[in-house]
Amino acid sequence: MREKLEALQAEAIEKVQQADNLQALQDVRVAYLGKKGPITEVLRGMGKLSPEERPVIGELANKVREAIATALDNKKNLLEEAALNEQLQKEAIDVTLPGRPVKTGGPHLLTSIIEEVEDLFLGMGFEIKEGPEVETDYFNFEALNLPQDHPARDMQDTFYITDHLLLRTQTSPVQARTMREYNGDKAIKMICPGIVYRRDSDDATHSHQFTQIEGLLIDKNVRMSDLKGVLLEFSRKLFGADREIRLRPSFFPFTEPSVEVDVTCKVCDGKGCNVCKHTGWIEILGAGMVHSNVLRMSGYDPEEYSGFAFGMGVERIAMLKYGVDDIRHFYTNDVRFLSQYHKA
Ligand code: 2U9
Repeated sequence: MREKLEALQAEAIEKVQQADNLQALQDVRVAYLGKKGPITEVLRGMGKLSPEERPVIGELANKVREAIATALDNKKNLLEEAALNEQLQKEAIDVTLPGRPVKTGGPHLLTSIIEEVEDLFLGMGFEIKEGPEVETDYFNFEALNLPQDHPARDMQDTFYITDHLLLRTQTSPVQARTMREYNGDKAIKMICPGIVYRRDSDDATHSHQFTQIEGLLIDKNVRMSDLKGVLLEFSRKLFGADREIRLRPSFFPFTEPSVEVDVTCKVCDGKGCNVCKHTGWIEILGAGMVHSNVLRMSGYDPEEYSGFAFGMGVERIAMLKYGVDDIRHFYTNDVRFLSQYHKA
């Protein structure tokens, strides 16, 4: 019996050494230490041994079982470690390789211009206000001195939703609402950026939807010279410190007097070129002193208060500043166009 157990131990350890994967090792464990294995069989047959032999053989059988179990555990650890090392090697990352470039987005050019203009006016003490894109006929037209029969109210020019609701054609209603809110007895310094809608046929310079920034300043003793000072500051910050502006007489129902504002052409420095149609000047916005009817209608006494207002198309400003030749580029979202204006 002793020889048999010793031979079993040697045989099992030999098989353990030969096992080259975890499954083969498990098979060895089942074969030698399992319920139907030879060691169990020896232990079961102990009853047939003499009382003197029984403890000796019992002790030996336990030692053999422990020796096989230890060999199995050691080999299992070795195989697991080898498998782990192999996996680590397979999944190793070469940290010296250059990374794959990540495509990053950035603000849309129109958003960047709006933010630039906002920063500039915040610096001059203006606040930024927003209002609804679906407006009432009253705030979009009536409060701005465009009475019932005014041609700008034509169905041909405006997207009407009902008889009294429409898509705003300008951001001016935001200012009319603010004047109401301030009750006619408080100074106002505001700009309002936002989208406006007009029934236009889209082409290189027209769009049925575009972006405006308007401004309004109301206080006591506001003059045309204040308007010119603010617009000169604005033009120089946006187009260059060496720019000049000029005001040409114009007409808007909501301002009197009204002006169109030109800035000296940056391409030819005012000498005349294709961009400025050989005039040396480029029109950038409209402006004027707030009409007394507009002041009165929104609760401000024109004897006490005066103000100026201005309005610009953001797409037009962007087109002039960056030489963009078609307004539709702003809306078709071609990254080849848009990415040119992402700051690094
Ligand atoms: C109130 C009073 C006056 C806003 C003004 C303009 C002149 C103007 C155009 C520029 C190009 C519109 O986008 S555009 O087509 N705007 O020329 N806008 S003054 O005047 C106001 C606004 C609100 C209460």
